[in-house]
Amino acid sequence: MLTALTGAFGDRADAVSVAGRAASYEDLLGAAAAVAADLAGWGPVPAFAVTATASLETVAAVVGGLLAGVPCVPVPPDAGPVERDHILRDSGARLLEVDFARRAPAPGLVPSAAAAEDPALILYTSGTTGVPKGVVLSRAAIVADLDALAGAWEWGPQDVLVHGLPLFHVHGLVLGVLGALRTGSRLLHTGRPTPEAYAAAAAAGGSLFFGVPTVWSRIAAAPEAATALAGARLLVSGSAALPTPVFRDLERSTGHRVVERYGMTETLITISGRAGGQVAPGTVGTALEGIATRLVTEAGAEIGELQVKGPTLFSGYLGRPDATAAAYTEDGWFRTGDIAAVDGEGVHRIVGRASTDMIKSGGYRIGAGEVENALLDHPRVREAAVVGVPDADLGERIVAFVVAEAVSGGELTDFVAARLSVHKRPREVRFIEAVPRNAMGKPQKRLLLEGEERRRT
Ligand code: MCA
Ligand code: AMP
Repeated sequence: MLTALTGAFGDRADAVSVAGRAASYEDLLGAAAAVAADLAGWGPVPAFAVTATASLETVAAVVGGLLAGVPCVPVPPDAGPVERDHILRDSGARLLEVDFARRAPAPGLVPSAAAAEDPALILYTSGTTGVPKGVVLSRAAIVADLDALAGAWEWGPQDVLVHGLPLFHVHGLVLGVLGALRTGSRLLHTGRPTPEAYAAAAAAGGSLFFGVPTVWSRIAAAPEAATALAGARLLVSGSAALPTPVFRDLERSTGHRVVERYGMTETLITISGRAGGQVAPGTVGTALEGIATRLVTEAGAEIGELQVKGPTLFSGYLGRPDATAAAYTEDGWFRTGDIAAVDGEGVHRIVGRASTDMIKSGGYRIGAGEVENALLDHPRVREAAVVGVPDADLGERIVAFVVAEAVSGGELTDFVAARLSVHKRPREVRFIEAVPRNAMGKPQKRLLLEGEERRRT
């Protein structure tokens, strides 16, 4: 997975730079070897955790875990105590402090006795209800995905990869860090994914740019920054649907047709447009090499649930065989929960999600249930129903409908932001008399969403 660290593509002082600090592959390997030595000193542990700030320390931790053969659990740095405690308790991971200045002699890159099927990363991600689950990703799944993407995007050592995404999810960490180390492209992580930072990275030679749709729409709205990306080789969007107007605006200002790709934490990236291929707005391309997809449609319908199979799939939810089994069909296909259409050429279009309880805001996946539970922990909240409402900047924004007295919306927003990650906070809180429910007592969120629809029109 770490081909670049073998010296196969040479080395340079700024081979990996994160939030303004640069390191050579040799420095990174030395710091990672120190991490691996620490982990070896701990004796057997199920996993280790790192507070995954956008930093060289996080990169060294993840590489060190791979060298030692101990799975890494990246914890969102802004996770409040409820989310953080859950992740640490559920994974059994011990927290590791990294000092990037500490170097150990690298033992060479035939590390640990880890096998391809052993876990490399455990990423926590929200379901529709309850607490986040640990998604176990094997070394083999990650390598299969990175190699398929390298093929699709003609991604290699000639590239300079640019992004400013968080280092605790697949997009920023697997594609954005391990992808650079696999393909040998230099990594320029901008700290934050702002239009100005992407423009500056383009001026510094960036060739391959990753962003979530919110990042691309902010760049499209900043024409000077967008123009600076004209010299890039490839712009890639993912984690949520890229709105067609943003695609068109970027085509006008950068001359590029942004390539979209689709995936999930559980499956890694499975579908993508190709470098040099036909790219149509609103489509996410064709299945990657080694991946099979199918739609399960009602008789006569052209859209249906997207199901996938292939070597990039996760090993299961940590300690949750029931949930893992439920994620698959009887004949072994993974149910994505996304609704899609496929044309005669195999080009996929994602048209929505089966559940209103899975929200995508700023490219982050947020389970309504987790936010509802956080709200219900507030002593003044009696009922809570959380939905995602269309938002020009975030794709969807979290709106909480609550039954509560003597508390303000701002207080409830802060309450959630302090307990969970900041991006899981409701952007709006609406006070209602009662949550509409059906005869079974199940919240009728469609009614709340229809109310939202009427407010906007
Ligand atoms: C505001 N803030 C608050 C509060 N209100 N903090 C605490 N309590 C409050 N009540 C402040 C925070 O301190 C923080 O400040 C800032 O708000 C965060 O702003 P926010 O509105 O949350 O976000 P943003 O800065 O506007 O960020 C937009 C973004 C971000 C950069 C696009 O959403 C993002 O990084 N998204 C990427 C998500 C991602 O990587 N998803 C990939 C999933 P301060 O700024 O000072 O810290 S992997 C995946 O989906 C797959 C596999 C795939 O297909 O890729
Ligand atoms: P996560 O586990 O955070 O990776 O979220 C996965 C979900 O993100 C998928 O199930 C989709 O709903 C959504 N998603 C990812 N990429 C795209 C895309 N290009 N277009 C539309 N939705 C996407």
